Amino acid sequence: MSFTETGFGSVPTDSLTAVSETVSVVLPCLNEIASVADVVKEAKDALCRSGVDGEVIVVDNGSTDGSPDAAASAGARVVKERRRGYGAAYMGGFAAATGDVVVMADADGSYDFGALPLFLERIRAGDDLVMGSRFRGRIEPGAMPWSHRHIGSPILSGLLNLLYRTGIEDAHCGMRAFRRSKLDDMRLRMPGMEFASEMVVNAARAGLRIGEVPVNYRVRGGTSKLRTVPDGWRHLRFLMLYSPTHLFLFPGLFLLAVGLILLVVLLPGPVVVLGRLFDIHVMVLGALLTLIGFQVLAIGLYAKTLAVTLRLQPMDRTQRMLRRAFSLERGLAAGLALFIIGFGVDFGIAARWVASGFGPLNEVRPALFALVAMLLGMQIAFSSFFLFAIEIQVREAD
Ligand SMILES: Nc1nc2c(ncn2[C@@H]2O[C@H](COP(=O)(O)OP(=O)(O)O)[C@@H](O)[C@H]2O)c(=O)[nH]1
Ligand SMILES: [Mg+2]
Repeated sequence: MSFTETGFGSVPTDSLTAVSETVSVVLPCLNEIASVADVVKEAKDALCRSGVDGEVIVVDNGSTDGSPDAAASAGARVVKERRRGYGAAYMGGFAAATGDVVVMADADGSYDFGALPLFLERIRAGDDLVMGSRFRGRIEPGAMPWSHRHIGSPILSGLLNLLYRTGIEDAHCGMRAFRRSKLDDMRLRMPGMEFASEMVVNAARAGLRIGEVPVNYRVRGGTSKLRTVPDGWRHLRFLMLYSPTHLFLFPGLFLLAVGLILLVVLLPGPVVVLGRLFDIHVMVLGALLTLIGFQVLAIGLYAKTLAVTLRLQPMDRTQRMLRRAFSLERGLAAGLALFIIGFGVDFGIAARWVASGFGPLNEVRPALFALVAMLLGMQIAFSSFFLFAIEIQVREAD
């Protein structure tokens, strides 16, 4: 489809020749009859005023209020997406877009298209993705619920920046622009509202140049489709899922370290700290933490290795270190050694029991230590086989 077919014949030809890129405005729309037509018109006006050739795409996947017809009457190209959800709608819209630059915004009238020239300016200056920042613009009273402004957004943006170091101020702003040639680099897959986080995280991971421009945020028409708790959870879930280091490796290492310290310190006998007696029950806790810690750590190592194999993540420092340190034979040797130590300790206990003529036995500490050593040994050995199996794929993929 050529751009002149989409209803932009009125764009002055001198400005068309002055600016070479074409723009697709993509608007996901779910039951936005109160605003969608006005938003389409506002977007078209903004394109006209910016002197760029473009199209406005409205993506529908389940409206029941006649929004698609209203959008089409206002001059939008309506795209139907089979899969439900905000992210799915965008993915459908991006696939249909033909412009060099894609501009994203809500169909609810909340984003001020007066910011369009700022987005295009940043793209022309070399940014691959330009995020709107409502905090740098004006937020109309009542436009953003208090709980989103002061609880949800700071927590989710803070976590996103802590884990992925994007440095983006308003990571959930719905008005964005990107070069369509960079779409594949962002590997977008999330069907729901967490798509907004995915785009920022993946763009940062792919090393895209990300800019931010102020955008005004107005009170939306109609009702919000964002369900605070389930959608907040979808964002959180996504943020955790995409960072095996923070979800598995750090917690696993921490639990393992605390567990091992308790086990080893309490092995010889009870310990008094600050006047309190720490005895066998705390040692049982140490055993528990050690085993949980190792399992979580092992899952983290699988996840990281798999992420690299499937090319979801570039090879990072941890992965390189692991690769240098790990071999199947080393893993098996360590696992076997630990198992033998545990077995030896248990054998000693059994021998003493036999020697005492099967008398009373009180060797719970070493028995617990032996149990953990043998279990860990087995887990290390089998985990090494599994890790090796995944690692082979990484080597093949290189
Ligand atoms: N097609 C489609 N659009 C959606 C869906 N969920 C939300 N939207 C649209 O995505 C935009 C953002 O949703 P909105 O309710 O405004 O969320 P908020 O801006 O975070 O309050 C709006 O234009 C919605 O109509 C969906 O499942 N399908
Ligand atoms: Mg909105």
